[in-house]
Amino acid sequence: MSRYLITSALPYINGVKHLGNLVGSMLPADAYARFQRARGREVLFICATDEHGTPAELAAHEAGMPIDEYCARMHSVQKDLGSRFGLSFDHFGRSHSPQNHEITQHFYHQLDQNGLLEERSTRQVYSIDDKRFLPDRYVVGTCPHCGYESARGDQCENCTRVLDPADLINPHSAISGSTNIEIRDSNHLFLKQSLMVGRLREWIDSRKDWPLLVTSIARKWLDEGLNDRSITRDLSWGIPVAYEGKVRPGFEGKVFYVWFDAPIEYIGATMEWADATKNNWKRWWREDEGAGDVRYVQVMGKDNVPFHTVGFPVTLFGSEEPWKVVDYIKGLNWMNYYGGKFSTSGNRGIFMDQALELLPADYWRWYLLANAPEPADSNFTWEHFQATINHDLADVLGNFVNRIAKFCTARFEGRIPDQGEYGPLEIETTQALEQKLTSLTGYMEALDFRKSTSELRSMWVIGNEYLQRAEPWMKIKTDPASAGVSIRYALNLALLFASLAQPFIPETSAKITRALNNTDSPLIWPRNVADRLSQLTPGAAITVPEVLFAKIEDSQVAEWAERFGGAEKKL
Ligand code: B3M
Ligand code: ZN
Repeated sequence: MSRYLITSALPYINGVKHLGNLVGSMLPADAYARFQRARGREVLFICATDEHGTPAELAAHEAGMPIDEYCARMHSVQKDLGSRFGLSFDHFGRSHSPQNHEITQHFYHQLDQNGLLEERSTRQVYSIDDKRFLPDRYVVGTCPHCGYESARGDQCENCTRVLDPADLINPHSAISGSTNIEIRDSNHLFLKQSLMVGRLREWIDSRKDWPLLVTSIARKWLDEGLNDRSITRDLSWGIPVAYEGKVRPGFEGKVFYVWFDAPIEYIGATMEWADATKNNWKRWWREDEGAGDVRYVQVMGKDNVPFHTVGFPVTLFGSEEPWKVVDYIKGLNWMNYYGGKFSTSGNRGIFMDQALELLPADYWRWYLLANAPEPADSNFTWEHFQATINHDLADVLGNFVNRIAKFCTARFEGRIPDQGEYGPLEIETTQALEQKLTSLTGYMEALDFRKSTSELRSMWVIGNEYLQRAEPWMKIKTDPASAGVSIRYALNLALLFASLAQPFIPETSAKITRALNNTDSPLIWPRNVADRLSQLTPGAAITVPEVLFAKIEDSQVAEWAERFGGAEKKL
């Protein structure tokens, strides 16, 4: 496979995302996209904001903005933050785009033609004062089971029982607090997923290489019996239930359910990209138009897995058209903040904009990928963050690069020493690194980011051990030629490290290669170590990069823990 379609779960539009969202999908997808590009593969890396649904409406309402303006604004905020984090999307689209309207309505039409949709009457809560239907979770009242007074209409947070809004005692609108609510009948379109259980099961069973986290979630849904699900809602913001400009009779004032159109936006965003760049999107999505040789990889948090293993495939299969379906799903667990959840609504933890106020993106990227929530949940603490950065980035990588560049400048006039040949110590070191490169490459192919970062760190450690054994600082006095060999070797190691670090810490990688006056190679993943260690031209000039990573001080940790809430704020 030489072409890779990579999608990250689409961040929801209702505000700046926190670091848990970032590490749960966008960042690992980015590291993988960067790696595959460096491997010489043709990559299309797609993401977008997920803009429909009631939470978007409410966020706009709270911000005092019309919903369309709010979404346009938050899209540009999220897009900007993504690029400041180095997320290398080929396109960052919007699920509200005209392209997504078109393709979502196309799928609706296909499913309808194929007899997979059925109109059913449902009972919905209507708020007379709000002049709107209320989704179940926006009806609150007292739980009939435990007496909790702020139970939501879909589930009681206190006793976890699943509820129906009609069960609540004293039900009222979560939007206005009004108790002036009633139950009204409303027609909705149901997608007959139950007809597809066999096909889905066969498909999941054929995915032998998928992570257990993903297949077990998918099987659980299938085993529990797949209910037909409503794909429309009584809302005004969203994609109209229409085809070729004509609203389905009786569906005026209704739109598709956000989880129906959001995954379709993977295709919609590819269409947006194709329109903007004069490319052909079908080459990536239609088996009959060349997508047969695409490997499609999706990255997402575990809560999104059901929608990608069941919901979206039902749409694609049900169309009876030759759409590309996902080849591999990377599902991640949660990263917690001091053992509790990062929370957008609770404003708990660190948000992407705040993180960049404190430190450059690479500090965060490294920490998050090195502690990616795989295979289990992981935990952010400021102390752990400090220890990781100070050790891995400042002491091990940063120090290695700065020390040799400085030494080369001081003792070799900033030119790569050109005398002498590599000896047994260099050969031994190279061999140790060859093995590590093989395993690192394998872990990256498998989207195993913890193991990848750990392998890369151990390569940096080997570089430091080499310097300790070679001792150029001592040898310069007695045997300058041999010191020069070590420095030439070590500078080449720095260049190798920059190439390998590129998917994880791209800005730093670029700083190193600029200092070494060799800016092309980092974009190419090494096939073997030996070739890379004679990459730099002897005699060529280098410069000393600015300090790559500053150590994080205890006083900063104390200040940040105070500002963002630390251990004492456990939820
Ligand atoms: N927007 C993720 C979330 O908000 C959701 C992902 C959609 S992927 C098509 O939890
Ligand atoms: Zn309860």
